[in-house]
Amino acid sequence: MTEVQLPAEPSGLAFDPSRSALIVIDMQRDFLEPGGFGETLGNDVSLLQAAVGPCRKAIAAARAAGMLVIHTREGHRPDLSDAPPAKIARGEPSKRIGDPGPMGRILIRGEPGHDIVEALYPAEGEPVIDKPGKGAFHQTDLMQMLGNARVDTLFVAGVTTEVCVHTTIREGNDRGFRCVALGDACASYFPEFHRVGLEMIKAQGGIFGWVSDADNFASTLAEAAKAA
Ligand code: C5J
Repeated sequence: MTEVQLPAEPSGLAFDPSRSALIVIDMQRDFLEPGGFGETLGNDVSLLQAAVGPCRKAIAAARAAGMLVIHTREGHRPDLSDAPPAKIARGEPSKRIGDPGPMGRILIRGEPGHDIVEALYPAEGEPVIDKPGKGAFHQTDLMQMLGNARVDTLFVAGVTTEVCVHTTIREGNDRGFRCVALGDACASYFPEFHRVGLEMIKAQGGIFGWVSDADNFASTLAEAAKAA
């Protein structure tokens, strides 16, 4: 397929949809719904709802374009053998990773809270990557998957902007991918961190990526389909 031009900051970006992937980071009940990991840390989880509509739009556009859509989930094995003790012990949460909560054990694979929110549920066949860390490349097979699909450009959506989205974009950039945050399809418990997190990506001529949004992503792909 030919390249299409995405409006983005700090500059527009030409990309080939057939060599691109949309990665939706950690849109899990544990982060977005009351009673999960995010709330145990003292956060107002309702703030993350802002990203759900734009994520839906971006996912629908990517699916319609035949683009690879990958979902991630942060979480740990039930025996916690992959959870660093420093991560479990950190801070003063109301419940720690592995403790029982209203959506099952906090941040544990297989528990209801670990699952992706219904509005953004993966379609049949879409890869779901379970990651123990903040970045989607750390201790996962994401790099292999992207290499097999000959992907060179990553569109990144999800939560939270300054933690798992940022870490994934930084990891992807260092591995040679062109990484684009879809800003309105990302969210944070801290609106200021969200704003500044996006600024950081695109500062200095795009020091580790680009920033665009779900509307521009969707309309660029729709125009490409019309022209094809
Ligand atoms: C956090 C994430 N914030 N998905 N995880 O612990 O950003």
